[in-house]
Amino acid sequence: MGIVNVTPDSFSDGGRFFATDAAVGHALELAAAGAVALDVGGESTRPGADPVDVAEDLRRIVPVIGELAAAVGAGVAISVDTTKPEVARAALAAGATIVNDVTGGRDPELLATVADHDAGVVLMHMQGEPRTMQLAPHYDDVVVEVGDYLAARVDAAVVAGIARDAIVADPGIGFGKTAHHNRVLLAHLGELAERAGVPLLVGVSRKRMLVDIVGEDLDARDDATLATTVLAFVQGAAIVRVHDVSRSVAAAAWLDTIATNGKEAA
Ligand code: PMM
Repeated sequence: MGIVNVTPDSFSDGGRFFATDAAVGHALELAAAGAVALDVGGESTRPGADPVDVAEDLRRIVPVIGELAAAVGAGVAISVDTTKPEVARAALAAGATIVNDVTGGRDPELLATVADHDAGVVLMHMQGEPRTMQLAPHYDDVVVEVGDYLAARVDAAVVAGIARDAIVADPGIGFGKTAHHNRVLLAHLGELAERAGVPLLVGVSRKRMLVDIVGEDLDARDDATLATTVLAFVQGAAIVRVHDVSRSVAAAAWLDTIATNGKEAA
C-alpha cells in the first residue's frame, strides 16, 4: 500500500504533495512501482498533529481520489485514510473502495458507511488519540491487549454488516506505543494475526521508531523501513503501508524467491 499524504504538515514528505496535481502524479508513480493500493489521507495523524475540519479534508482528498479512480487500472485499489464518516462517504462516492481507519471503527457511523458501500476496511489499534497518545502509553501485555482489541473491532465491523474477508487489521505501530511496545508487536505479528482473525497490515515507514535508530536522513529511514518490511512479511503480515513502494516491492520479490528456493531445496 503506497502512502499519498495530501497534507501541508506531513512529517514524512514535508507537504510537497499538497497540490492535487502533485498528489495524483506521486500516487501514479507509486502504482507504477507496484503498489496494489493507494492510501490517500488529508489529515495528519502524527503525534501532536492538529485536527482538520471536514470541509478542508474534503477539499484536499476528493479531487485526488476522483482523478486517481479515473486513471488507475482495476489492479490498484484506492483507500481513504480517515476516521470521519462524512469523509469516508465522499471518498467512496469518488471512487475509493477501502476505508483505512486509525481508530479501528470506533465511530459506528463509519462502519455503517463502509457496509453500505460494500467497501473494504482497515481497522487499526490506537491507544488514546493522536494529540496525546505518546504521553504515557501503558500495557500489561501489549500483544494480548492489541490482539484482543483488534478481534473485538473485527467483530464490531462484522456486526455492522461488513464481510469478514473485506477486513484487515493493523497493530498501529507508533500509535500510543513506546519503542519497546513497537518492537514487541513487530516480533509477534503472527500471534496478532491469529488473535485478530483477519490478515494484518503493518505501517512502519519512516516512523519515529526508525528515526531513533538511524536519524532523520530520508535515505537511511527508507533503508530502515525496508528492514521492517522484510521483518513484517517474514512474521506473517499480508500488506505493508510504505512511502517508497519500489524498494518494498523489490524486497518482497527477493524474499519470495529466496524463501521459495530454500523450501524447494529442502
Ligand atoms: N500510520 C499513519 C497514518 N495512517 N494507517 C494505518 N492503517 N497504519 C499506520 O501505521 C498508519 C496509518 C502515520 O504515518 P504517515 O503520516 O506516514 O502516513
